[in-house]
Formats: sequence, structure tokens, C-alpha cells
Amino acid sequence: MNKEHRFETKAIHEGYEAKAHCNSLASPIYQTSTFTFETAEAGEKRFSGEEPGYIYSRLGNPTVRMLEERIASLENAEAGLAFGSGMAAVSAVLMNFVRSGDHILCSEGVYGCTFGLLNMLKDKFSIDHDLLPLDSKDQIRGAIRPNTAVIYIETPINPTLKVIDLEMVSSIAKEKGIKVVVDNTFSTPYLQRPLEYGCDIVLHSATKYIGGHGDVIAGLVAGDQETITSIAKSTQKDIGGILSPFDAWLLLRGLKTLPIRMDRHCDNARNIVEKLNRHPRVRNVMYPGLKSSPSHLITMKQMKYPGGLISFELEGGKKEAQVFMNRLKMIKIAVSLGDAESLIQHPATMTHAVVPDGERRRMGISESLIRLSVGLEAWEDIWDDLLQALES
Ligand code: LCS
Repeated sequence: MNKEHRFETKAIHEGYEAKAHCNSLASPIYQTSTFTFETAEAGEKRFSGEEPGYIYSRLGNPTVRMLEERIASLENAEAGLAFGSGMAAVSAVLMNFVRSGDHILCSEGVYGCTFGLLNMLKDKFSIDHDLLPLDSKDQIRGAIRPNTAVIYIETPINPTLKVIDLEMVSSIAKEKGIKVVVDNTFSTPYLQRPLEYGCDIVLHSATKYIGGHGDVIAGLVAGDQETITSIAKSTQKDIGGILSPFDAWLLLRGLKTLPIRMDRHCDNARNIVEKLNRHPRVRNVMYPGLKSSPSHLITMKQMKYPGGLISFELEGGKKEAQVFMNRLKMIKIAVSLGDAESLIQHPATMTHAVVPDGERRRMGISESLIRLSVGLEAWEDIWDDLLQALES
């Protein structure tokens, strides 16, 4: 594969050589748990690392490896790793970097289960954390402690879509030798590549845009070879949250169309946002592409387009939000995002229900907040459905 190829080409070809697989156009699925050794001595050499080769699919699998090479290339990273879920990726990365007594600095607003994981690390392993807006140098410098091991960022943040300046955070982290981990789920490498802004590790819930078809749960990680090897040999191998070969194959397929799907998601979102923003029942539309958004300038700096998610509030509270959602006819009520189908959810009672009330409010998640993952349908049909639910 030519490393100079553009993103769209790499998304289709990187990690796969047909010649090495009977010239099969589609990549084969190595649906096997283990690999045989010619002799006992050959097995010994594989285990000692003296001879390269596959051993057992928890330690590596050819179909999964193709995916790992592809995501590494798309994120401009040295190496990649695949996991059985986004949360398996988040936990393997964090546990690789921290030990008991350490501190994690985290964006004020993360996916509900990441918030749950941070609390578990605190309660069980004395790994403390602080959640902060991370929107000024002084604030970040003031929050860093001698034991801060990791700065963990979601950007855009789920579900308020606030954007964090990756270059600013990583420059401060570098001064102090702290690792910066970025959850790039909402952007995908097509819209934003955090390693190019000096961050150390990027991860994804590949369940979302990377898979793109609502049929797989998966996680991906990319970064420098040394860190990726360390994760592969410890928090991946020994905790074991690996991806199945079939699910890796679904993601290889999903990645081929990622650029064109993202273009369409973003175009549709731009059209819907304009309409939503002008509707009298809708208030506080959160979309980093809006010129009025506090995140607009940073978005323009570090993202190709502002993404395919829109959050907004309606007049009223939980009841009004639920009545509105129940009136929708085509848009599906479901958590997850990044699928062909438009999906809508109520973060306060769904994805972020595990976050205590006060903390949730500090994250900017009110009872009337609704998150829409704009799908690939004709945007006019998505808008018609929203409009009839707003006006009926
Ligand atoms: N990171 C982010 C930003 C996420 O949104 C999610 C899941 C995860 C990590 C975890 O990934 P998973 O293990 O589910 O693959 N977010 C969800 C959401 O917003 N709705 O449903 C799941």
C-alpha cells in the first residue's frame, strides 16, 4: 500500500493485500480461535517471539490485524488495536496508563459509561479524577497535580457537542509529561485526527460511524507503537476485551464508505440545524458548526466538518421531550449514533442516566435536552418528521 495515498483510498485498501489471500477482492474472515504449529519447537518459538506468526485469536488474528492496520493509517498513527466494544477500548487504554494513586483530568462531559468507569477506578483502585471544561490554559495548568497521569478528552463531547482545543491541551500536557487520550467517536478520523495535534492516543467506539450500519459493537485504538504494544500485551491480552474476526470484517467494510457517509451525515445535519434553529419551539440548539456556538472557532480549526449530531432543547422538561419523541414516525428512538437511520435519544434518562443529577447539570445535560444522530435519509424527510412532531 502506498502510504502517500489519500484518506478515501486508504479507507478502502489499507491493511489488505489481495495477493496474499488467493486474490480474493473482499478480505477473508479468519474465523478461528487458534492457529496450529508445525512442531512443538515452532510453537515454543512463536511464544518466545523468536518466530513471528499467529498463536491464538485473543493475541492476534489476521482479519482483525487488517482492521488495526487500516485504523492506524487513517489516524496517521504507527499502530492500531481492535476491541470488543468502545468501553473495552476506553478501559484498556486508561488502565494501561494509570496505577493506584494516580489522577486523571477529564473533559467535563463524557459518555455515561466512561463516567461510570472513572468512578469505579476511583472507588476500587484509588485513581482520582477531576472533570473540567478544559477551555483555558490557566485552568488546565491549575488542575494538573503531581500525580496526574492522563488527560482524557471527548471532543465533540457526548451529548452537548462542546469542542475542546486539542492543540492547546496537548501542548500543556507535553510540558508536564502527561499523556493525552482522545475519544474521537463523534468525529471519526475523516473529520478530525487528534494525533496531528500532538495528542498521544486516539480511541473510538467503532460501533458508531466507523461501523455505520448499526450491526456491530466494537472499539478501536491508535497511537505510537510502544504504547500499542504495551496495551496489546497487558490490558488487552490479560483482560481480554478483543474483537471477533467477523466483527472486524464488518468494520473493514464500513470503513470503505466512511468518507462518503460522513459527507452526507454532515450535509444533512447542516440543513436540519438551520431549520431547527429557526423553529419557535426549539431553543438552545447545540451544534459546533453554528457561528453562534462557543465551539465554532476551534471546530473550524481542528475538524473538517462539524459532524452529524445535533442536540437541542424544547420548551418544557422531560415530559415535553418524551411527547415530542413519541410523535416521530420515521426517526427511531434509540441510543447509539452514526447509523444510516436517524436516531433520537433523551440523554438525561438514557445514555447519561447513570450520571448523578448535579454532575449531569454541570455537564450541560438538562431534562429537556434531546440528541439527534442525523442519518443518511433525504434530509427533507428527516426535517418533515421533526416538523410534524414539533407542530402536532
Ligand atoms: N465513547 C463514546 C463517545 C460513546 O458515545 C460511547 C457509546 C462509547 C465510548 C462506548 O462505546 P461502546 O462500548 O458502546 O461501543 N455511546 C453511546 C451512545 O451515545 N449511545 O449509545 C451508546
